[in-house]
Amino acid sequence: MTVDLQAPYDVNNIFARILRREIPVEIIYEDDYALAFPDIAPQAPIHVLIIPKGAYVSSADFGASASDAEIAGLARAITKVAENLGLSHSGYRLISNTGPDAGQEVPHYHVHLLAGAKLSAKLI
Ligand code: D5M
Repeated sequence: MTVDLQAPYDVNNIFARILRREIPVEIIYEDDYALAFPDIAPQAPIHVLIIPKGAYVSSADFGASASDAEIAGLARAITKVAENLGLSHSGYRLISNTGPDAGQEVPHYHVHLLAGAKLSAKLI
């Protein structure tokens, strides 16, 4: 099921539960603003999800409601994850599915980081 962008934040969505440590994940990176862990269904040799610690349904919700510190914190966390994974030269792709037309499935804002090979299916 895809995410209804108008729905209130579901405190029991899977990423909220990961943030509460109710579901174990391999933590790749964590700071005050963000958590990063491997995607359970990798679409590239490296496929990491980076999520804000705040309760935001989507990138739209995050952009509208997060503080400047949270927004900067997530951006810096993404860069740190890429650096820590040794991707500063080879590069990576960031994707954030937002709502039904983009096929967003988990109703907690997340950024996919894909890397580790020449990535196919470049849409834009
Ligand atoms: O992507 C949601 C992504 O979340 C999808 O690629 C699978 C991933 N997922 C779902 N559950 C887990 C757990 N438990 N660990 C790691 N990754 C998970 P979307 O952009 O919403 O389609």
